[in-house]
Amino acid sequence: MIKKIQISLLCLCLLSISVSYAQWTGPKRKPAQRIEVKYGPITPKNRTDENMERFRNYGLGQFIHWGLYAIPGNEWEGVSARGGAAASEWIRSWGGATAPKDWKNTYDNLYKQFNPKDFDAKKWAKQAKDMGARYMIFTTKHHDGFAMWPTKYSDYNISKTPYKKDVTKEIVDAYTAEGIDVYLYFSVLEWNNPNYMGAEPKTPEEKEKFQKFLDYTRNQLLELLTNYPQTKGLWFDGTWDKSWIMAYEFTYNLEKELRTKFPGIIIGSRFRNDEFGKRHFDSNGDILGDYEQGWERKLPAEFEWLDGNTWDCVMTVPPNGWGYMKDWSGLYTKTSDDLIDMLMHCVSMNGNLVLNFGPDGNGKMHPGEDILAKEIGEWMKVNSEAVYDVRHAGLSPSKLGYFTRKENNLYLTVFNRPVNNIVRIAVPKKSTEVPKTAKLLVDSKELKVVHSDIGLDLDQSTYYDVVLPENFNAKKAFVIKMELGAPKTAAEKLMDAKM
Ligand code: H79
Repeated sequence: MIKKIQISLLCLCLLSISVSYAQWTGPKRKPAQRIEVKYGPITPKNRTDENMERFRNYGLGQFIHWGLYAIPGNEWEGVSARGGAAASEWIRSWGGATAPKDWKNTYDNLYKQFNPKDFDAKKWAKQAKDMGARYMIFTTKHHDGFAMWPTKYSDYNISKTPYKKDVTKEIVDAYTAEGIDVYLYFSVLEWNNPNYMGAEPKTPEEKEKFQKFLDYTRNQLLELLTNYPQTKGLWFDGTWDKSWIMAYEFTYNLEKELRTKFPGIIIGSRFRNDEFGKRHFDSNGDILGDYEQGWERKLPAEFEWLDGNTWDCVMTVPPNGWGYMKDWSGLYTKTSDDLIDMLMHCVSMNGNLVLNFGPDGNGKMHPGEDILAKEIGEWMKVNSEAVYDVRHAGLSPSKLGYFTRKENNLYLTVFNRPVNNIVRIAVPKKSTEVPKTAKLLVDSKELKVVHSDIGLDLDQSTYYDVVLPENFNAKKAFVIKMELGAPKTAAEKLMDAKM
């Protein structure tokens, strides 16, 4: 009997875990009845100002995880941390049999060695530009609490390293000069800050201590946005602990303050929660912040799941691991084909793909990342028209690839080429816009478009066939650009038939 209860309790537990994740892997649940929420959204769900439109148009972004964790690169003295730490940037929490002795202390002193002799922000920015990134997100402070800028509010910062210089400033300046918008990643949670606690502060002493941490967080955020006025927005992380969740009044006011002092700033949904502890989305299911930050290493299967929100997907090259990982062997690392597929998946659903890079302790990208940047860049040079400034096309998903749309242009990025070279596009029968002309972005040659009304009973669609030249060779996904126009009238079709 006791055993049975234990088992069912375990099941309940597992169930509640899966339920708490469910919002990212299915349609957004909305409460049957709206309730009063005092600390709900501050900005409207769909800001239409220039900054927000710019965000929606980026298509491709670059994430950079760079901090003290770049020095070990997921290993220490020849011993791998794989399996002992959650990810390379989590190496400070390395535990179990393989963890080095006194490891946390070793890690906390790594700043004394941070001296990236090959760091050249202009080189990074140039590489990102050549890859086709239109925005970038830089880790100003990860969970270890080490600030990559010379903050006045903690000694644990870049100015105390042998490198001394302000890495964040170099990055903000270099990327801005390349025309790439800069966003700052900021972890609220800190592993070794004596004023931080994960649990809800209860005693007066704890409350006083955590209030110091909150004030410090506010100071750092104001400092970052003041020091680097080119910053377009913030990408928050480490906001899941109870202490932060219970500080909803403080975080609400802080969001208001940031928006008042830095008009136009873009803040993600991971920053805060409502008074009922609902994160990302409040108790009514309304988004908190300007874009949904839930798509970390995951993709929505259906457009409807996004509920019309602006969003980005941040993606690693290895399965997990954002900071430098010296050894990629034995891991599946995503290919440029995988990543281009994910990019088109995102943009076809109105999202941006942000590809992560984890430079090493000397400031060099991983050689594998250099290759990916080059391959993606080469593809983007030909095909970026299908990526930039586009929107969801509103057509049923195609088995052949992804649709995107800009004005009266429809793009189909083909990943699965039909064996008969006929690319069939399904269009609702009632549609007032249908493909009229088609060409490949790679060579601009006109392709034949044939209306194939195959006449399936009860079918809501009619079909347009784009015929690919048999001698057309493609080693990667390719884009067909179609111009949309009015369908032929019945009279015109009759004329065609008589000719
Ligand atoms: O910086 C990279 C990662 O180090 C960081 N986000 C990316 C961009 C990251 N930190 N943690 N995680 C990702 C995953 C964290 C998962 C958990 Fe939890 C935190 C499991 C338990 C606490 C959040 C809250 C998810 C479940 C409950």
